[in-house]
Amino acid sequence: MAKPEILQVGPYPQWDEEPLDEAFQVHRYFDATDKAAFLRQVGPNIRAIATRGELGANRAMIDACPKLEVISVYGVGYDAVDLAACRERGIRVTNTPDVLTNDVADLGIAMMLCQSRGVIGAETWVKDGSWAAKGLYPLKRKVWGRRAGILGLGRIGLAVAQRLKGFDMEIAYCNPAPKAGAEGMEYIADPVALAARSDFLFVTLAASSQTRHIVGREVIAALGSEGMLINISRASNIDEEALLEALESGALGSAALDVFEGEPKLNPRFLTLPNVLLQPHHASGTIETRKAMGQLLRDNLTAHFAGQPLPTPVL
Ligand code: 8YV
Repeated sequence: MAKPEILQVGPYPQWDEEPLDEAFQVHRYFDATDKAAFLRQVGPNIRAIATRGELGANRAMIDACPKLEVISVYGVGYDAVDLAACRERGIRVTNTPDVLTNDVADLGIAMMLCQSRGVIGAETWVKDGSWAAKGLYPLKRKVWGRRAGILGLGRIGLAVAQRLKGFDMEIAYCNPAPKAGAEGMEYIADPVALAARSDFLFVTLAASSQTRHIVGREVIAALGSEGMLINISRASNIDEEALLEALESGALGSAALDVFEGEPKLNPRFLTLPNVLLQPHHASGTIETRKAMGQLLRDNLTAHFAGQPLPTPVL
C-alpha cells in the first residue's frame, strides 16, 4: 500500500527524520526554494502536515492541501495553526503536551536565577579580567523568599510553581478561575494586580487571540522598576513595543525572554539592552524531551492513519 503523503513544514532532528521517511512519503516544505510552487505541486496529494509549534500551518497552506486530514504539531502551542480553517474542513489537530512541561519550567527557573544573580555578566567579569582588575562583581538581587506571580496556571505554570516552592517564594497566580492543585498559592483574578504584588512575573499561558498583549502597558508598569518579566510562552502574549519602552526607560527592571515577535529575527532594540536575558526559543530543547516530542508527533500520525483514537488531540 502506498505510504500517506505528508508535508513537513520545518526540520526535525535526524532521529525523527528517518522514522518519518519510513512511514510516510515526506515532502519537505522548508527545503523548497519556491514555496508557493512547491505547495501547488505537492499540495493536492497531502493528507497530513507535520509542523512545529512556532511554525504552525496558515490558511494558505491548509487551502493548498484539499485532501488534508490531520495536522500534527511538534510542540504544545498550536496558536500558529489556523484552527478556524481546520474546523471548517473537519481537519484534526494534535500537539505534544506533558512531555515538555518540566523542561520548559526548568528553563523558566534557570532564566530567573541567571538574570537575578547576573550569571552571564559575572562570567564575563571573570573572562575579561574585570575580577582581577576591578575587584568584586557588583551585587545582584536574591531570588529565594521573594514574590513570584504566574500568569496562566496550566501544566507549565504548575510545574513552575512546584519549583518556586523550593525557593520558599510567596507564589500567586492568575487564571480564568481558581485552580485545583494550587494549594498554598494566592489566586488573583486581575493580571495587573498580580504584577503589582510580584517581583518575578512568569508568563506561562497558552497563546490565543484572546490573550494577545495580555501583558500590556498596565501590567508592565505594575511590575515596575524592580520587577522581572519571564516569558516562556509566546511573544504574542506581550505587547513588545510597551516592553521595549519600559526596559529602555527603566520603568521595568528586567526581562528574561525565550520568545520574540518575528523570531528568529527579533527586534534589534533588544540586542543592546543591558537589562535583558535573551534565549533562542529553546525551553523544550533537550535531547530527551525533543525525542519524546518527535515520538508523540509520530504516534498521533500513526494513530490517525490506523483509524485509532489520537493520543493527544486538540481538535
Ligand atoms: C517548539 C514550542 O515547538 O512547545 C511549543 O509550543 O514552541 C516549542 O516546543 C520547539 O521549539 C520546536 O520547534
